[in-house]
Amino acid sequence: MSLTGFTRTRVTPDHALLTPDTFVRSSLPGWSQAACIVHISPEMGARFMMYTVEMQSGSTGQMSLLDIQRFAYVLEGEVALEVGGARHTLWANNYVYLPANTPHHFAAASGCRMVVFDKPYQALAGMDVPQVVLGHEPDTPSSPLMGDEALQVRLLLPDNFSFDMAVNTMTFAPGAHLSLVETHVMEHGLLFLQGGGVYRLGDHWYTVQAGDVIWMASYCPQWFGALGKTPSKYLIYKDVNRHSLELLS
Ligand code: UGY
Ligand code: MN
Repeated sequence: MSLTGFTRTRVTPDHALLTPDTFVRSSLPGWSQAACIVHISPEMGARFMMYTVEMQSGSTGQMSLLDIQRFAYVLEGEVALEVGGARHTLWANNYVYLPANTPHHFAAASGCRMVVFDKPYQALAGMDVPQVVLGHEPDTPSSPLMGDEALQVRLLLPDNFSFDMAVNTMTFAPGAHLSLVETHVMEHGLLFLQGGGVYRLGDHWYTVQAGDVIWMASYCPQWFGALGKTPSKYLIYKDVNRHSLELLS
């Protein structure tokens, strides 16, 4: 309960910091008996949706829209997934990429939390569409960002032109920071998984910590420095691999 009306949440035209004290639960088509916290959406100015789904025994989920691809990452608990005639069980740090127009069905037998990214798929002429990808984040190889061993990146999706979205984790050793104030055409949706520090977004510097969500619009200047004595880690979405002028045609 907020007795003071204070929150770290900020929403601006080119970025948003959304902290758990301000999360509001609602329903989304396709998700049954599940609470959805929509963090990032076109209403905000984004070209994708990012939301947390809180499931319990009896909760289910499927895709109710055409041409929308989905990436789901399990944060807590366990969920069953049926796709392509196969049944999988996903636990914490398991993730799945579901190409557009791929029928699938999530079902929870107990409590489960997932973060989901839904994005319209933009096909590329002459390029095969992506296949389903299943993975476990800790088993994905990591590599230093721009040679900095203190900042490790894991690419959760294949790095090729059939994909128009990327989802990565970035792990910062205490004191590590982005080497530049990045300013780029890609937009981001980010969930802080552990630790915290200071995030520069536009001309503002924010303290951030595990559980926080950030939206960065295209060209929003961005920088992060990790504080504390344990590593900081976030999950980060971006749109990739497409020519902007194709979007206008
Ligand atoms: O991939 C990225 O653009 C990433 N380095 N951005 C970020 O961490 N804000
Ligand atoms: Mn970036």
